[in-house]
Amino acid sequence: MTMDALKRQAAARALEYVEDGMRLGLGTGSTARHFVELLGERVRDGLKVVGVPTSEATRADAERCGVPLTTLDDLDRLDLTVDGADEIDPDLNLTKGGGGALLREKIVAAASDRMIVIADETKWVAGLGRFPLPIEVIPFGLAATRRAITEVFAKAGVSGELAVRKQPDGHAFVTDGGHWIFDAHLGQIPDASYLAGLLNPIPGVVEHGLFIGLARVAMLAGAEGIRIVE
Ligand code: ABF
Repeated sequence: MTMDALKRQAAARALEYVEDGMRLGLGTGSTARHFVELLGERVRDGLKVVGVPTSEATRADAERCGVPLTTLDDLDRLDLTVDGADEIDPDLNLTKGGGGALLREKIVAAASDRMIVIADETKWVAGLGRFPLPIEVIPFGLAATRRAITEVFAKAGVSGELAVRKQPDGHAFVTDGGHWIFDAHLGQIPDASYLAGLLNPIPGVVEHGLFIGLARVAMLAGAEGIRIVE
């Protein structure tokens, strides 16, 4: 089975948790796109839901698939968010943001009663850090922000290159919010929760890709089928 087929299987399994009338957070990335497409099929069959997209790319996908959309300004809470991840650890802490949508993804996940992560088994790790940690930053004062991040890295017992994410044309990648991203090549993070707490208050850091305590369920698709971790 191809990787893409595995991702679609995980997405299909998450769809089983969707009920009529639900307010849904719609994730970003290739796995989440499968979920949006499958959800669109159910909507065409009469399912009534509304979705809040976590990126402009997902907004376009949802519109193409006929999934009705709304915003967090029009809803108090979401019932369920289904999103992908770059890494998932045994406590269901995540690294996200490889697709550049971490800020909206975290806002939407935090506004949801439940978050289901869908992925193929390659995303499962014993500890976070192998995937470069995305840190969304304000371009103004970048050198000062870089220094502050490097200082908290030392405090958290991690070190590694902080690279501004680039587009193929060599210009800085710009997020949907108009910010830049540092990708931090750390290798391993001994205490992801501690590091997250140190990064949050740095002026210039808008958000980071450590999702601590947000996911409640992971659906991991592998050759043996779907493994559900709760
Ligand atoms: C989003 O998409 C991200 O937070 C994560 O970076 C990425 C995962 O993408 P894919 O499903 O394509 O592996 O969920």
